[in-house]
Amino acid sequence: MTTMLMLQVKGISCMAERLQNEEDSFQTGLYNNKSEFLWSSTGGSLVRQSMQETIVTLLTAAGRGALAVIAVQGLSAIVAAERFFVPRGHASLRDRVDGALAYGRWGGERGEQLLIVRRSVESLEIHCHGGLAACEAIVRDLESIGCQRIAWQERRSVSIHGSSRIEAEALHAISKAGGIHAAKILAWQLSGALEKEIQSIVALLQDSLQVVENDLDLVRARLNQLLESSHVGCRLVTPWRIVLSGEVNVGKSSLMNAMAGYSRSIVSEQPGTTRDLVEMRVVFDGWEFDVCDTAGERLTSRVGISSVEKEGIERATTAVANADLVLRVIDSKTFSTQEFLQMEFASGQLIAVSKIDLDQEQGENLRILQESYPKKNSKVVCTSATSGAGITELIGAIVSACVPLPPRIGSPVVFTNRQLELISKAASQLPTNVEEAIGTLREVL
Ligand SMILES: Nc1nc2c(ncn2[C@@H]2O[C@H](COP(=O)(O)OP(=O)(O)OP(=O)(O)O)[C@@H](O)[C@H]2O)c(=O)[nH]1
Ligand SMILES: [Mg+2]
Repeated sequence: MTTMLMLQVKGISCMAERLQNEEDSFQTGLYNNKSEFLWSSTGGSLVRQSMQETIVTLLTAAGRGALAVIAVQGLSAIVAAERFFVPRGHASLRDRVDGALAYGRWGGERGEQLLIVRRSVESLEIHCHGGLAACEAIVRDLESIGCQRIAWQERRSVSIHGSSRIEAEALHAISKAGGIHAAKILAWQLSGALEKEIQSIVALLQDSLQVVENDLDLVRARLNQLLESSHVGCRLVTPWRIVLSGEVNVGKSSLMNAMAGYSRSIVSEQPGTTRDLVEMRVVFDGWEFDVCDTAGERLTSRVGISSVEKEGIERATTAVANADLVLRVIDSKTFSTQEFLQMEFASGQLIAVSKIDLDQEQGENLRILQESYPKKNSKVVCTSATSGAGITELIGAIVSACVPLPPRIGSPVVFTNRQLELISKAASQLPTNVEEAIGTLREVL
């Protein structure tokens, strides 16, 4: 059984924890109002001062690296490390300033030599030998006194003392972000862009509670803008899914390889070469995408079609149905202008005319036709996987189709489904239930 007490004495916070264990123990720690550690005292034989809230994470990759870094974070970070750390010289960790390095040994005078960086009163980094056994021993020591071991990916999702939910979500998302834009946008949210916007909307709503004549339209416009931002925000960790589709042998796999810059998918002159879905994760212009090559379309009722090819075509159909963007590939050599004119264009469809190196004239014809197609909100790009013509343009078209309006620098962006659901709920509670909307928005923070 754990009891935790927080006391406020003349601007000084006193945190005390009582643990029921084999031996009853009691320890207090004093922090000033800036959370700086002042003093700690043990009133029993076993100390577990809020250890469970102190997390230990191995930040470096497993392996025999020269150095490893272990982060210790939480109210008891210093108390925990001091149980094992014997500094060289007299100054203990708690007496050092933030940012100071402390050299010493772990586990006594004959223990492993290491370096501790005191980041703050709640955060330390232990720099030790990179071997797995050395790191494991340190992490286990800290676990043995109650600290919680958390994998580096999970560490991001834990709301560390004092940080908001959005901040914890941003840290978690940053550890998974693949492209530079995703990392930047999430860093803005980590710095408080979304949090400030929501706080400002809440303040506006609170004002509107007092002033009878209120301007809720402005609030709704700002909420709608946030909801809009989720189109990009919610894809920062789960990339857009682009599916290449088209008839057999039109050059889908070749285009996939040309965009990848390496031979990801098998190419051959044999129609029906690709059978299964072939996927790759790529970064185009700083944005991350999952691109999927599929089996070429042909009649599944055709005599002699194998069950494997049939299954491949069914998988392709499902992939197309679940795609964020379908890249329809048509062969300039075999696709007639007539067929092109009769083709059904889905709204926002992206069409790649392939192999223009083989038929310049037809490529040109389709290019001229293409000029009339933007009216249908679709885009046609002439390409050659062999010569590389149009590949950069094709990549640019994919990026523009998925991210037509990238967020402005430093702007608030909704980036998790939890945030999206709560903000949508708040928007639906307006204009009638202003107080409920305030409550819902506070839940986001
Ligand atoms: N000259 C030329 N040939 C190409 C080009 N793109 C593809 N090809 C050739 O067209 C044939 C089919 O290419 P693939 O990329 O395998 O076509 P696919 O659409 O993936 O075919 P399936 O997997 O069978 O549906 C191969 O012989 C390629 O070398 C191109 O841009 N120019
Ligand atoms: Mg193929």
